[in-house]
Amino acid sequence: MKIAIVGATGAVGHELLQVLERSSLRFDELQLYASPRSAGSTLPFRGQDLTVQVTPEGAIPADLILASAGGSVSKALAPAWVAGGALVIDNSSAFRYDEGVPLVIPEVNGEAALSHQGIIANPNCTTAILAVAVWPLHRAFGVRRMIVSTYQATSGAGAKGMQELEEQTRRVLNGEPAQAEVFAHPIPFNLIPHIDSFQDNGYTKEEMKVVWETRKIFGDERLQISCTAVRIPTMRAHSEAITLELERPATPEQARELLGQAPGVKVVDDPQAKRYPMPLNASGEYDVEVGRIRQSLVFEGGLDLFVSGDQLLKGAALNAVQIAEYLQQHGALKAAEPARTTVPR
Ligand code: A2P
Ligand code: 11C
Repeated sequence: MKIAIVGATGAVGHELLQVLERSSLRFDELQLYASPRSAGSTLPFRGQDLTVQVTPEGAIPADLILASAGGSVSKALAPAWVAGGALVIDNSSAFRYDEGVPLVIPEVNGEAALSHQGIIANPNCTTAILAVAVWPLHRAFGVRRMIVSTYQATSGAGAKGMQELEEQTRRVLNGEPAQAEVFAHPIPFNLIPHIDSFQDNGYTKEEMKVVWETRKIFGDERLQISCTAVRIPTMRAHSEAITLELERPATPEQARELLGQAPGVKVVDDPQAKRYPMPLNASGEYDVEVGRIRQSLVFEGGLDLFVSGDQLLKGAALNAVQIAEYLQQHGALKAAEPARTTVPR
């Protein structure tokens, strides 16, 4: 069982290596690929230095490819990877809306992963964090309408996004002007209500991804969702303020109890003790933090909540590895050869 990471040197690639180190996934070999810029560099994995190779134009000799080198790379190369016999778990948006491509969060719709045709899509990070927190409430009380405002970290734009925040903040503190390159405007001491391109309806693509993807993952095309996505000057972990109109009324106590038992969720909700979800606390954590749970003042029996989740983990690398673990647990992914099984967690 051979795994390949394409985009191994990027922000998500880095997390994939960390998550795989701790994963119970059984595999024999890990191959790392990136652009020619990184060829020959090494990355540590389980005490070894693995060499990064140039991503080839055609097939990759692996059983499972974890792709995180952006939509254009996936779009161009994934068909050849599949033709070569690999299963692709793709972190980009290239195939998410295609029929026949499951869009999977194991805590929500893991079984969808079992009916793929070579490609399984990993959701957008903002969607993943929202879905893990809202799914248990949707199942119990039926979400009718959802209004979301996001507070998204610079690492959502990759390693170069974090670099721009750090370098430009230094410049500003030194009295020099900040020059935006990755983001549309200077990010230090600012926030930018513009992530991805504007669509004809005035929403951005990032905002529409939350609508399209949540509906597909929940299997509910009736869900009404409106999202405002905002980039803020933090390093990692996206946060979201979420208002829910429910078909059946819920109390904050009921929601807290339900979410307290939900997989992938950690309730952090003790405002008197100043405990609520925050990006600094959620960074590096596998669980999505949920708190500030209160009765909506607008929708009778509805709820307001605040979530923070490490979008490089649950929003990307962790979810991809969890999909692979789910497949292997269900006999739908080759396991390691018994004699060479890597040491589980
Ligand atoms: P490299 O580091 O060699 O540029 P991020 O999302 O953090 O920006 O990372 C993007 C990842 O995708 C990096 O590993 C990057 O490699 C890789 N990448 C970018 N363009 C290509 C390409 N054309 N072919 C293969 N990998 C690519
Ligand atoms: C961001 N959510 O924070 C984006 C990055 O659809 O996988 C992830 C884009 C995607 O900029």
